[in-house]
Amino acid sequence: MNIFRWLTRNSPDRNKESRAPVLSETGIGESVRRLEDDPLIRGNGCYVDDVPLEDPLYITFLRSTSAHGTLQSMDISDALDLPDVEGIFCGDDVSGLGDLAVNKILKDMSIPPYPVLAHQTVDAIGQPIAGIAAKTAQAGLDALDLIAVDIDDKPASLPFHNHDPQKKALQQSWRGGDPETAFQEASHQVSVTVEHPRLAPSPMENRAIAVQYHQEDSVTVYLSSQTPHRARKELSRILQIAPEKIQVISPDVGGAFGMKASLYPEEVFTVWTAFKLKQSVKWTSTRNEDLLSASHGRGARSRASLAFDADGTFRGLKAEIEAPLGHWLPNSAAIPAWNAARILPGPYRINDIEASTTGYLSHTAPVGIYRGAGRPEATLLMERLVEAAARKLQMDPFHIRKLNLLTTEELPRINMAGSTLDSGDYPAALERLKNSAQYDALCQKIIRRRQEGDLAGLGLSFYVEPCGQGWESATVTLHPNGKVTAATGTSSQGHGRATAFRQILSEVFDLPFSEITFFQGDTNTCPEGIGALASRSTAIGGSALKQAAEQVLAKSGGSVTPAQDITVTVKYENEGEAWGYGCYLAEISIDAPTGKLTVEKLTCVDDAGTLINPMMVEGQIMGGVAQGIGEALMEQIRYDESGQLLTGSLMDYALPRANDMPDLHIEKMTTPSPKNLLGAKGVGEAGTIGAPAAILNAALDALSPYAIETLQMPLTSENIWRALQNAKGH
Ligand code: SMO
Repeated sequence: MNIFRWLTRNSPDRNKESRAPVLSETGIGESVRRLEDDPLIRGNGCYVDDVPLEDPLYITFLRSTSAHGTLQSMDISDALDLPDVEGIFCGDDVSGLGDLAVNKILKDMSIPPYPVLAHQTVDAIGQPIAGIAAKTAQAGLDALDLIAVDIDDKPASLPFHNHDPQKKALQQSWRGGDPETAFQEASHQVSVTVEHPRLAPSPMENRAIAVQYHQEDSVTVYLSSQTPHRARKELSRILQIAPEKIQVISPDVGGAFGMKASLYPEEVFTVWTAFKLKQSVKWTSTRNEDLLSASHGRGARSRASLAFDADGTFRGLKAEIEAPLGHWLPNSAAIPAWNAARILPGPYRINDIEASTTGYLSHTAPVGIYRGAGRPEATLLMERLVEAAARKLQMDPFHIRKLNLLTTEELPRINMAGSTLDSGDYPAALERLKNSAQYDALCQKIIRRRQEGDLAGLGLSFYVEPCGQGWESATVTLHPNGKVTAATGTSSQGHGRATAFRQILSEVFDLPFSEITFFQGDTNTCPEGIGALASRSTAIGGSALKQAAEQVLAKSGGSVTPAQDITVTVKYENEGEAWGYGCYLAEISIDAPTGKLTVEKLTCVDDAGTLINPMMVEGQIMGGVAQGIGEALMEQIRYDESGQLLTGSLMDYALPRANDMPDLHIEKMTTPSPKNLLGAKGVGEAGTIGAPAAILNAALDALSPYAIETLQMPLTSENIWRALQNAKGH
């Protein structure tokens, strides 16, 4: 499919044509099949690399093979002589460009320069040093071989290895109550250290950008992005070109997971080249380039202590989070460090608390948000502590949680960082999980299995998921023929926005989908917006759409066939964050001779407030669980001591596959959020938050006969086998 069909494929006719069977119920709460899927599963999608440009130039990057060093010299003359090479640019050519805006969510932040191409120094393996524009992609690769670069290597500063204290880029501390006294008075305490593997978000579609250059010196930028409006704003600011000259369109996006929320140096360079050479250009990243230079997630190391009484009542919490950063900061680089701390103590009743978060720059790829973005870190830390406390007191894991979970009467509650947990029934979710997993019978089963010599275990986790602050906008028009045209400022990264948002419109106007035309992901046809991130687009973007639709209906006096077009644009701001939450129980077993861990069953209870489309909510939970299992069991970006990337391909970086998925039982609860018009809460990140903590707790439970108290993810066969050998040796 070409882009013109993508732009029009939301037309009523096409919907009819692509949708079978026709469903009579299309409003809020219906499991409507995704309109998006028919073209996507038939290979008729239009991703950025499919966008047809007229005679584009292909961009190829020469990348640093050194993690840190001084750029001594570069000779591009032989490469420039190649017939199909139109231009080669280096750091000098782009050193005058502006910097990327970084969200300064933390109190103390110092932002390093944003390098479009390395200039004087290189600061990470894979950093672009030169950009080649050639008539064919092959010519660009040929040119790479002819460029001679001389880099004077220097030692690399790596996360947790040889931190350079000069490179502290962010820091903040919080305090609530009197933690010192709480720790003195409490009869018990436990401490844990948890480490998150550094992860590559790995959407199926790598980064991609295609820039159509227009005669009047403007561009249409097709960008695989979850934030098209932000991309336009940043391109305009960095390139110092008026925003009117830049249209950004995000067509079909093949996943993003936080990795496509900020603008990359490669993308800025590609648009700069289009203006410089007055020609259309494109760049499509390879998997290797994405692993090298797209943003990574997680990688934090946290230490915490929990003080508690002999009856299991939690008294105080002290936590320190250290978050790794790369050599430049994407827009949301501080968000994981912020969330990892400000969410504490999660769903639990602890008043006396102190927490700090720190981030250091290092000579590695940038680190940014990845599905969950600090929520898995906060959850894993709390759940490891809670489990350790239960073990110390020999208390049942459900019981100790129930004792300390906030009750409905205690919500809303403002936590130590000033965040407000809005609503929910945490104890009810826990009870529901206990019943639906048939916990008592399961415990008996585990005891039997252990008697038979199996290493089997159960692990519990309870998570909360704050899902986004601020505003989104929407434009809705009702036409005299009874049809509706709507546009959202948020966008889709492949998660069914066009279906869910039509459901909201269908509900308000009582119209079938065939009467609704919907636009997203285009800065020209859609109002300003933030984007598809932080599990926020349904709660906030959906509320904006509902508000605009209701205002249109009010203006027409309730008629869906007004005398003339009625259009309303709203900028909707929610009244605070909606917090999804849930609890997961994992049943696992370990093969003692090899250390291989199998997740046999995962039971999930999630409350995402009002569900627009329950089937898509389940899909989000499944996808999140898959990525959570990836983190728990196998994924890890690794650098050697010189800063060389050891996991530069999917042969070295292990992603979960279908047969790694456990028997998954998903139950849903609904407590509508009072903070937005729909009552919706985020669920996009739920599985990545809940699954790792449940699996790690289950692994430690299975290994409890060996008195193994600490294990770090990923729980590969090797890591577990080594832990078993150590334990047996003692
Ligand atoms: S990690 Mo997300 O796309 O805010």
